[in-house]
Amino acid sequence: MAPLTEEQKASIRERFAEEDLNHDGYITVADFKEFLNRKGGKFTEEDAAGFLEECDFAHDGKVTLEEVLKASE
Ligand SMILES: [Ca+2]
Repeated sequence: MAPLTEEQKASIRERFAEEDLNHDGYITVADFKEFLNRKGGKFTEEDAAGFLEECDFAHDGKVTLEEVLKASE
């Protein structure tokens, strides 16, 4: 697929920063579940894990910005 434009990368970076609630550079299941529920949802850890799995290329339960960028290409 086409490489991302700088604009697309910037917006992905912004979103990543929002989802990485404790700002440690990874989105974990705990971060993502909390992020989803802050928006008024009622998501379980399993739900959050399911979403994250799509981006978690290393299968270590942590999603990095690089993985999100890769998943978005
Ligand atoms: Ca985090």
